[in-house]
Amino acid sequence: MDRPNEPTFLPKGDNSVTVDIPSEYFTDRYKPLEDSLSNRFSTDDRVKIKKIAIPDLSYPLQLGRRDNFSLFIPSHHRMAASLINTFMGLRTLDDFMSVAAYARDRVNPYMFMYAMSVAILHRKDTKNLNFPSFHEIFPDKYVDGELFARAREESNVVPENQRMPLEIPVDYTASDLEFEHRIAYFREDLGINLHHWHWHLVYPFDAPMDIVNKNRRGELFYYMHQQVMARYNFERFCNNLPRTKRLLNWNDPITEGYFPKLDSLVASRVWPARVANTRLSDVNREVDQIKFDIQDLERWRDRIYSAIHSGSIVNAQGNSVQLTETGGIDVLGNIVEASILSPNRNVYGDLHNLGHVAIALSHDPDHRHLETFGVMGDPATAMRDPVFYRWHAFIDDIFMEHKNTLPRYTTQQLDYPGVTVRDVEVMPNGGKKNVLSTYWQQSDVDLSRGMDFTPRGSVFARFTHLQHTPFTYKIQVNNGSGQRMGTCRIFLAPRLDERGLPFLFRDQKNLFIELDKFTVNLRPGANTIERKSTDSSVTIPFERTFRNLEQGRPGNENSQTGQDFNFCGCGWPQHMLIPKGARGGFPCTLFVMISNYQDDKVETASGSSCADAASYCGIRDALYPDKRSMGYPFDRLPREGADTLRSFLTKNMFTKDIDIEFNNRTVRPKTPGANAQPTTQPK
Ligand code: CUO
Repeated sequence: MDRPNEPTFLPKGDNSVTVDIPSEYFTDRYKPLEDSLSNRFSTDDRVKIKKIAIPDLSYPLQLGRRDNFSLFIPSHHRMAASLINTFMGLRTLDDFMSVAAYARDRVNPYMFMYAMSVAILHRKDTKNLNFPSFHEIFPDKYVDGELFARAREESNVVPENQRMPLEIPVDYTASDLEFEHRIAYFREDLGINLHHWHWHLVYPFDAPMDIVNKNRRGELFYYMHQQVMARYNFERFCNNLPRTKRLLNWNDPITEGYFPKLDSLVASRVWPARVANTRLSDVNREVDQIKFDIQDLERWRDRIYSAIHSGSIVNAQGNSVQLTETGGIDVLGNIVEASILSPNRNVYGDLHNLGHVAIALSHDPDHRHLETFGVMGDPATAMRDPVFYRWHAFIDDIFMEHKNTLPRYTTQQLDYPGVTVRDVEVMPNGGKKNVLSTYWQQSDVDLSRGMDFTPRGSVFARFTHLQHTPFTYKIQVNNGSGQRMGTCRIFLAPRLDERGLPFLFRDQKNLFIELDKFTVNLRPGANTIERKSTDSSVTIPFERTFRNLEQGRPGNENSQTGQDFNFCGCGWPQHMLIPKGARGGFPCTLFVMISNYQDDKVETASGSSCADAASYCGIRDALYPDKRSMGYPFDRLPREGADTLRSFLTKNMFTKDIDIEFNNRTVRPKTPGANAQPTTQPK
């Protein structure tokens, strides 16, 4: 998967292997040179590719090798789905390798890597295979484009052991004249963008049915993106910005502009920018086989809202199907996204995906300038753009509209009789009680796997990202009955709204970000529960975001098992678990609840892997591990009379005022590539 533009037969690097491909697999350009190329590049370590009859790839080959690939454009995702289908259908691992080697030199590299990744994740014989993280193969989707010229210079001139990390300035996409730039560190965070890419890799909306049809995937589409919005709004408050405004009037100019400054190494183009006040237009681009009007989006939106208000949808057979209390959100998620599980695409269309496309093509909707799509067209880059959040605030509002029609949780559905949470505190390692501490950290990422036709050896890019001191929750619980189990749910929200005034609970509940969820055993009487922030059920470990595949190899002290590198790439990055806070302390409310495990538990396949970021990503090959509606207990309107958080609380819940204190200092790696997870408060 390294160096996506280089031909397959080229050896990878220092410890490289030569891929011996059958001569029929050479592309036309290289066929006449076959003998000299094989000798020039071969190494002793060889992987032999078996020659087989190649299945028909003419459909995925319709996308040009140098074109950009968008998962949201229907013709593109259909081609990708067909390629995935081909990969999944190959009987043996040898056959899979063979077709992959053939396709790699011909198919569009982005589409190839996407389809390969989905196939490797889901084929039984490759599930535990290591593959490099997407930012290593396509660093151009994550790194300031300006860096690559410097990286080439560094790798051509400087010997590997003397190369310096190339620092990416914090303010490379905009200046402080743009208010939205205050939270660029969130939007452009490597780990957040990787999480989003991985989420969509694990939950594709168009692929063979057995891959798409995962337990509660429509509901998880809603919940994961709802949490992204809550986290973004929380982060906005920390930076004196108000909540995101929904993108509602699609004929009005879009206030926010965005200039990504990413260069595509594959398409050899810069990613197009969107100037402030761009308007959406009807899209008609023959090149992408795509044609739809803004009015189509409006019709789909209106039909979805009217389905929500009537409490039922119409399926493809014309029958009315109820949006049930627990299952309705899952159906709605698939309709809105839309995935191939949508029960009626003729009526409800493809609202969310084509919204991404309309925005991504707003600078050239009819292809008159021969431009490709902007960052909103790709899940690997979409979260960089401020308009992503305006679009998803609208999408989230649709789901909220449905949630608001549901019966409100009764006290009985919230309480766990006999269980009383008496206190909670957070203790940062080496810090002050109930004050979380954040600061900047720099980490290095190796670009060399993604840099084609350059000398081998590592070239590091140095990122600046938010970090927090790890901490421990200490929860005091009284259990007035015998031994039993509970689910501990921990959330955090800003204490005051953007005006500095107390919230109405119905607004504040939407800003609660999930920090953790885990099962607890309660003894009769007093219990003290301790839990580390690094064990969070929403995050993947720091090392998994800023990893280097070599470090993951067995024998290395940072070794992880192969499974960590694929499905397990999904998960909110640990370094972004806690919002930035503010200097002098940002006031927050920590919420803890212990619910009755009997009402939460799900029969999960034992030994399921990749369970450590289950809250936003689910568990591989298993049911979603919590039977409650995702977002419980904040997903529905509060019961009559519960106007404030305090009045919402039952005995098994507890809240604590805590602060997040931001320190404006930067911790750097000691040597290039030596990224370190913090263990205590840095001095
Ligand atoms: Cu994840 Cu709009 O769905 O990007």
